[in-house]
Amino acid sequence: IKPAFQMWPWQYWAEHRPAEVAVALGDANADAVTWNWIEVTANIEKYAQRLVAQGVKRDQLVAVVAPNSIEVLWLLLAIIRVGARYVGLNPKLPLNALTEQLTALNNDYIWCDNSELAAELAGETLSLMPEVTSERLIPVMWQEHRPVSLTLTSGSTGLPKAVVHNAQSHLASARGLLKQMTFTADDSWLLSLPLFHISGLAIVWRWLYRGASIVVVAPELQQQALQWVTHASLVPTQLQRFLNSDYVQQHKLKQVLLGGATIPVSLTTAAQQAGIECWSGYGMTEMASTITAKRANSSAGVGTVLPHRELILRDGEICVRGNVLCLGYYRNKTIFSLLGCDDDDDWFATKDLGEWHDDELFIRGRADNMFISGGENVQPEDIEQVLLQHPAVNQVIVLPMTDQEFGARPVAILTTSETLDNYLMDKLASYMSQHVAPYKRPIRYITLPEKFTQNVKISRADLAQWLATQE
Ligand code: 4YB
Repeated sequence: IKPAFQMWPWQYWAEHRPAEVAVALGDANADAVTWNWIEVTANIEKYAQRLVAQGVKRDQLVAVVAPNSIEVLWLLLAIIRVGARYVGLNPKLPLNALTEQLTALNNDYIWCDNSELAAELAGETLSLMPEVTSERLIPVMWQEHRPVSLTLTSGSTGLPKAVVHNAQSHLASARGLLKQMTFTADDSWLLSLPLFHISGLAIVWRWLYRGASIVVVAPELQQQALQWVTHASLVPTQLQRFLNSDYVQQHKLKQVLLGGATIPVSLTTAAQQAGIECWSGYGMTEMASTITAKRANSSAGVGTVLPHRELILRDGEICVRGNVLCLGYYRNKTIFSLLGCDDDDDWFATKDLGEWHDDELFIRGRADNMFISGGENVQPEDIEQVLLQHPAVNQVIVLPMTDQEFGARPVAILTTSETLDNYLMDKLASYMSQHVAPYKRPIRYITLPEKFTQNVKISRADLAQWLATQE
């Protein structure tokens, strides 16, 4: 595909849309500080100078441990500008997990907005406000093929993998999605997901690709800020919370992109009734976010394959490739291919199970979540999808629990719209007995603790550990 830009994207927009608002920082009074494309370009240069003054060089790795903020956005762009690589880490992780991840990354620099945490994390810390005595020429040109970001993604076991992308694949991702969704230069996309997750980074690249505006707010203003934008990316629980809030009464949202987990049809239907057009997507870090998408409708599928991606099923497993595929996984300062040993096979096997129905893809779950109960194969996501159709169920994860007789049996851990008392548990049990075979009926219903719903997605591994302490 032809390159999207011949120069830094912000520089391109500074030439073509110089005075248009590019970045807006919203506050609690719904006032916004804004930067146009000329100012954005100048700001990135300023932050890049500060990085250079502290020794940051091309191909080095800068780790950022912070929640979303305008500083993190400037930093991300400045890191790219100096030819270095950005990696974001979840600041809410416990210290030992952060230390473990940083050790594996072997990063050159770290930036952390919390000085106490910064002091505990080993490594050379960066300041965003150093004295810059003499401005230097930064001899790095825009090159689409230069690696720009590492994105951590957790599998079911072990340390998260660091997925390396160049600008080309991020932009191909944006370009393909925006062939389907309408996002014009006059629209605004809320930075509604973290910049340490692919869903947050993808917002930045759609904004850069289109020359539109991006809206940044403090995490506690996220719900309110959905009133101020035309576009947002949300995981299903974020949309559910917005629909339950008063803010939904007044909004100007044109389109909301959903993804990251099973998207209940009841949720998109309710959003539609509140005047929000939803898009259901299926994506993953390795593919720079969305792979398939559609305008939400009455089917629970995730639509068709977007441009610049390819997808096939092999024995039910989803395999993908295309311009959006990452360069590989980063370990020991080296990028390793994520493909198997067969050189002729350039498909990436995702471990997601899928089915085609009428040219639409349906996600059945992850192969590695499957367990065996009394000789029957149980795919937890099958059970989750049935439970999600019950009006009282908002969110549910099904996990195996060890059982003397059956080896393992399903347990449902859930959030509900009414109290999960014996009465509701009986109702759920009788609902399940009408809808699924006996071996698929959860033997217990447990309320999902708040702490698991704070992240982009619920970690099944963390939840299983917690469940083991609940006997
Ligand atoms: C799904 C799934 C689905 C992923 N049904 N399982 O920009 C976007 O596309 C976006 C917008 C809003 C919210 C999230 C996104 C994302 O990027 C999500 C990408 C993501 O979750 N990446 S991940 O690497 O953290 O996890 C990927 C895995 O998540 C997949 O391999 C699937 O197992 C699961 N998943 N979308 C059911 N619609």
